[in-house]
Amino acid sequence: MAAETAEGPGPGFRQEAQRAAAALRNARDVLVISHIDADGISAAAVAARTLERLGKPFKLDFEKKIAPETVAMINSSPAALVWICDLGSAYMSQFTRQGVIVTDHHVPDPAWRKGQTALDGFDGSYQLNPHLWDRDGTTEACGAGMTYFLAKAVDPGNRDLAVLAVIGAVGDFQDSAEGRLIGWNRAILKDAEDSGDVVCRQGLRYFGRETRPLLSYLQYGSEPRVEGITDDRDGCADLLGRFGITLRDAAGRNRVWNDLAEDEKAVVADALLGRLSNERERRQLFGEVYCLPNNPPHTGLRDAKEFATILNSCGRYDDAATGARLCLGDAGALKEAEQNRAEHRRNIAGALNYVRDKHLIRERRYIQWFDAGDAIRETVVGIVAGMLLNADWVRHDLTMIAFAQADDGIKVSARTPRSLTDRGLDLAAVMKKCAEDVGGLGGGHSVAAGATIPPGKEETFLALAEDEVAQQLGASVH
Ligand SMILES: [Mn+2]
Repeated sequence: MAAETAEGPGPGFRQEAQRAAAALRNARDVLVISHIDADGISAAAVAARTLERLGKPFKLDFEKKIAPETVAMINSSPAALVWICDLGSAYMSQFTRQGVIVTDHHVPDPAWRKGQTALDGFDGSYQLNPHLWDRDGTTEACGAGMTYFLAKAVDPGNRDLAVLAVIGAVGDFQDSAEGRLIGWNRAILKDAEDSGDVVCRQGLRYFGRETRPLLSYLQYGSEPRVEGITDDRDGCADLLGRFGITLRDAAGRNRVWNDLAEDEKAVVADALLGRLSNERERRQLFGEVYCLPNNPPHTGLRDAKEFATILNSCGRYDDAATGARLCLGDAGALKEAEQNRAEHRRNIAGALNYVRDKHLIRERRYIQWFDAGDAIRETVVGIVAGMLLNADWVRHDLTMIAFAQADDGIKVSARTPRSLTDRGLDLAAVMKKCAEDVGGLGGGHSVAAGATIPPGKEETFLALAEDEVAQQLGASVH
């Protein structure tokens, strides 16, 4: 195998980062605006610590997205500089003020000319985004990563913040497709390893390596599904029993995956891999995992994926600030964050029961759907839709579409079983097209996508979505 390279951004990017770093050093005060998800919260923590170390007064503000009011607020902010993390690139040309730094990885605003600031430095706006350097913003670098590169340009001593960018990248699923971090994320991972904050290992990539009891760890590892293991508690117990692996330690405490000895892990992993023939699924199941050895074992802070999940649950319950405190090492924040996490689990369980007990699911020929109204938070309705596709009382062969009320319209979340994406279905395209046809906006990934549409357009949207799904599936059948 070829030697591992960890190639970071080249000279052009580093030059732009140095310009932005100079602007930060010269600013009187800074307003930081960041996204509410795990990547955004990690990014905010990187920015906050960087400014703290520079001795700059700053204020931190979290947003779900950039709405027109957000643009107005940014343009009129009295702060000398506004630093926008994990958001902002798509709105670059709308920022009319002096002094904006964007460290983002979403697709940039085409109206904003690449190299604009480099050439016309007078307007004092800076954008660090992997797309501008022909890098893939969904796999090669995340918002926290771009924020980290700026932090490192400010002071190489900020290398100890790389671990936060690893959490952000994993939180944004940048490691999912390959089962490992790639591209610029690799350079960030190396910094985090060199700082002693991350240990990268090969292993089973299911969720909950530090906190889930063994049976649950195997049983609920939803992606990829393994026959006789996923959703099959007896099957999991049989497998572990066959290898003489005990579920509890000598003190009677539930063992978690990371409590297992290396040879125990290896036999279980081999058994699971033996039941998968698809190469992509094998990569998803077995690949790199990122351990955070400086955090206490058996907590959600010990593993990058679990850490990111805690941050996401903070964001979903309007408590991103607690997540940022957690990132910055405030141990007291863990309790509050775990309350968010517990509330999250209760909400999800409650929402699943609600959909079942109220018989909300309606089937059409090519899709099934439900309208949660205001009974399920728009920030969790997508998760609920995805979990329903695994429930034994719901059809597993139809795309699920869910509606929920949001501040700015009707939030649509769609999830589809792999069997349909394997047949050519691309939900992102379905959501985008149908939402635009009813005056909304949509997009996402092939298996999980979403949209926001105007109230009252649900029926029209469903009819369009059904046609589009049928057409996509039909087109690949003929
Ligand atoms: Mn992000």
